[in-house]
Amino acid sequence: MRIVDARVIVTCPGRNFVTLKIVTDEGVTGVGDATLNGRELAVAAYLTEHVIPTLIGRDPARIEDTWQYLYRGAYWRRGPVTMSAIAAVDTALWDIKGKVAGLPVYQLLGGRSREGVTVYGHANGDTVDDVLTAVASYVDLGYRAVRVQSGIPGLPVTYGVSKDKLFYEPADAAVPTEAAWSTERYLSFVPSVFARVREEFGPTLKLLHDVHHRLTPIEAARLGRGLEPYALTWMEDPVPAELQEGFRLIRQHTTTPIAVGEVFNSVWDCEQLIREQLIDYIRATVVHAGGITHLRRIFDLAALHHVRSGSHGATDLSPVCMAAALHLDLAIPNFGLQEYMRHTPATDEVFPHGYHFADGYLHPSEAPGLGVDIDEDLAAKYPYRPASLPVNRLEDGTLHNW
Ligand code: EZ4
Ligand code: CO
Repeated sequence: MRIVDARVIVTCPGRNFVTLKIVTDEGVTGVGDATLNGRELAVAAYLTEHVIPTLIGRDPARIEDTWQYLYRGAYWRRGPVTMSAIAAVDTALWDIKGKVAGLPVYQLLGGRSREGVTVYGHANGDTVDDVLTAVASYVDLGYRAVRVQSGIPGLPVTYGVSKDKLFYEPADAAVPTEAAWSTERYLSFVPSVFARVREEFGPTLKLLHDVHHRLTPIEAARLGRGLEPYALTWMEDPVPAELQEGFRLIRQHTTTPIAVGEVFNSVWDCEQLIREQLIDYIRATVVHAGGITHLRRIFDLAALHHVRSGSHGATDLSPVCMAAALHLDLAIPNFGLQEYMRHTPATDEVFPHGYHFADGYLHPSEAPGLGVDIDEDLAAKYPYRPASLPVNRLEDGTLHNW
């Protein structure tokens, strides 16, 4: 079997998605997600200009060799654009391999290690009462885990707190919007939100909170301590993670578990974090971390060091990425949690898929391959619209972490 065609499909059914479709001489096709929020066309050009010409004529069965060829062959290793492009190829090749074998991809990865993939939803609101209502609606839907984000008194907007309930779109304008941040207001308020949520929902609901890289290590240590009475499942992205050793400081001060990695693209972004057991959950994803092949490698390293998976699954990761993530989540021994923000009906229509939610779990499709496709005619009806993630400033105007 040979690859005879590959094309990049950019579509915007409510938000932008970049998808690679690989076609073989025997008519079998595979899809891979290549969406990089706010930088979509960079990955599309990387694929079209630099990757696709090298794919034509290759044997699609050689997944590992193709991965190494694209990683080593580029000379310029790593980085989100490169690794998202490699991820798209890798994901599409796993899809093809599954279809050729007549098996869902999780069977090729070693088979099922659990009955379903536990997912968490996003409960958020401007006030604590709104937050409690949002948590209740997720509990009613059957969720076993909920991420809780609240507006902060004195701050007009807070990243991660949206007006939509099941969908949430932080990339809101072609040129980034700007928001103000106050660490003092944030740190003094957040523990009180979790006190109310625990009081209302009891001890067994898994609760999570995303700090969105807004703190320094010692500030994060204080927040972790303040949240200890509420037994969070994780505190996410407490600090930017370029300095991996920075997490030691947080670790020394708190037993609140730590999750990080949604912006990571390689095992080298987290090897110290994992090796020194500085984190509890690694949140790297199929689309941004080199595909199923490389993410599996990260999760295997994590398994040696008591670190579990907790993959990013916001709406900017397409249903193709979600499908791939679920096959991996089902198969690995050290799965922790999977983020699941629902896509809009328009997105679901463009990407017909067989995975489904039931009783707090997602279940991958049993169809051969990934069990997801893209309707190219429908995709063509939604042209690309530039959209960027917002920028964050302290109250005095200083550019801050996001
Ligand atoms: O900010 O997906 O945990 N989820 C998140 C997301 C991310 C966006 C970035 O593209 O933090 O909302
Ligand atoms: Co996050």
